[in-house]
Amino acid sequence: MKKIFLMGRSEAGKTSLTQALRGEELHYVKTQFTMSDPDAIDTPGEYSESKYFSLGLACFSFEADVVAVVQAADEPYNLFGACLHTFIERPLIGIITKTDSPYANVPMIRSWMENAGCERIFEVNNVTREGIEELLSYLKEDLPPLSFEEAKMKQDLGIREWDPLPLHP
Ligand SMILES: Nc1nc2c(ncn2[C@@H]2O[C@H](COP(=O)(O)OP(=O)(O)OP(=O)(O)O)[C@@H](O)[C@H]2O)c(=O)[nH]1
Ligand SMILES: [Mg+2]
Repeated sequence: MKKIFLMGRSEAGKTSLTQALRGEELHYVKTQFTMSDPDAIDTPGEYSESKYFSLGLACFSFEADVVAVVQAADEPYNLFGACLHTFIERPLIGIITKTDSPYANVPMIRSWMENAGCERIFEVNNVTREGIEELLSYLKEDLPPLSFEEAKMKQDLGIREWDPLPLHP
């Protein structure tokens, strides 16, 4: 199971997503500090909303196998810049929550996530659990183990740890 790191504004639905992934009933708990369990790291929305706290995101993301930008389908503006993936040393994915919102604009949120460099984008409704199974099966696929030599070779070639090695000519 990949350990997922969740970042996104307050009320985006990060904690609800962790509950939906665990198969629990949704119960509102304001995230007051970074919470780490074996499968997920949940952060307070304020870390993504303030440049003073955002360093906390960078530190904790190294503990995860995959980093997720979580944005509700009805968010009015984007907090994340273009090409975010270039300074995150983990695969970056996007998760669009609240797809049931009457104000949902999924194509707009998708374009923000594509701009940020998300390699996969999932759409979920934490209340009905729509889309949760698809995200779970992605998380259940473990990343292939990497030996020290392979890691060094990839570093020398300037490619990311999780990218396949180029084919020999
Ligand atoms: N309709 C709908 N409501 C949702 C969905 N996901 C979360 N919510 C609701 O949105 C509110 C905020 O959800 P949280 O999961 O606490 O949001 P958060 O991103 O963890 O917020 P912080 O802890 O403040 O960073 C709660 O009342 C949830 O019940 C969803 O997919 N659909
Ligand atoms: Mg929370």
